[in-house]
Amino acid sequence: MKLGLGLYKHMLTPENFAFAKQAGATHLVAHLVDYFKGGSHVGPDDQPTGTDWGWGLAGDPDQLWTLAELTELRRNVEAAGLKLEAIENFDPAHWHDILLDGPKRALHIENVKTIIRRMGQAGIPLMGYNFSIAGVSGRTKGNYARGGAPSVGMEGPYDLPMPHGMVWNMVYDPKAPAGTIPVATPEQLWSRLDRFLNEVLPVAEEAGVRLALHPDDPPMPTIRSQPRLVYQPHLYQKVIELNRSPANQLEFCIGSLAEMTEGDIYDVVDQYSRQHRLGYVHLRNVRDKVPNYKETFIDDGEVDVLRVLGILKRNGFTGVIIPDHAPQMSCAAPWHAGMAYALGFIKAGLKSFENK
Ligand SMILES: [Mn+2]
Repeated sequence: MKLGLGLYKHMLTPENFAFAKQAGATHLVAHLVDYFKGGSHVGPDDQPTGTDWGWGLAGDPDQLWTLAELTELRRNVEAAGLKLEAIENFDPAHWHDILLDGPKRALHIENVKTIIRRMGQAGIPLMGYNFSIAGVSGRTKGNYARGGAPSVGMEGPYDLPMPHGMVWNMVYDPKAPAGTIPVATPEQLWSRLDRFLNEVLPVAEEAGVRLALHPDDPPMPTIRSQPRLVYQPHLYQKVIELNRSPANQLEFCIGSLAEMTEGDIYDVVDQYSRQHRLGYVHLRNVRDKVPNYKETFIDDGEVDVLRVLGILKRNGFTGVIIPDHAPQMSCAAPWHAGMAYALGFIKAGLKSFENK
């Protein structure tokens, strides 16, 4: 198993690459969508939560990530002595009508195929994604973690209908007409995922890229009145069985899985890691379940993270583990301190397997 760090788009700098290296990471996961553009956020580096209008504006619908910029990013990461393991999340501007089954769906499928082919050419092996209409929304911020550290959680359901021009908690069309989008049925959403996988996975296989699906965060049956796909652990199995392509993988988020109301987290980790379907792992800790869970420091929640690492090790997982989110620590660099703490903890867990 390998230690990695996830960096938001505006944090893809040589200084942060050096930070990751110094903390013992060997791999990076990069976000190329700028969640911090035009939104209201507590801090520039903390994970976004946003407002009823989401995190902010999506990217340019006519400008896909180019082969040159993907290659340059991979080279810059390697120049810092690290490997670029994955890109995390498509830009809503590039694929919103796949999620919404809208009029631009065919164009957006071509967009995704193009991005995956370019990733393969650029030597980036994994694409993490979240197939969700409402995306990561409905979370609150508070001094929930140990010592009053700011972290993220949920304080009840959030089913305010979504306005037109918005998907995946970002605005892709600021000029959209007033009103709210129709509510999809769970069957429609599963069918959209099925069609997407059937069309895109053959291209991913050919390109040498694997697609890794994140479970719903937060894992509620509905958010903003829209259905969710993977809001209980057993629904991940449905994703695997939908398409047996080896490129159909999971962005295995221990925190989101632990927030679900069903299942034992250790059985869940065992069930999926033994099927060798984990693209990469998001590791964090949490207290309580939806709709009232809170994110905690990695050693402080209800999950025995060291036991989770032991199960992954026993089942032969050899991929990358990143800390996912962490509470913000009281100092001049709250995000970095939180991440350094989580990285150190995971590093110690991995170290304990050596010579055993
Ligand atoms: Mn996650």
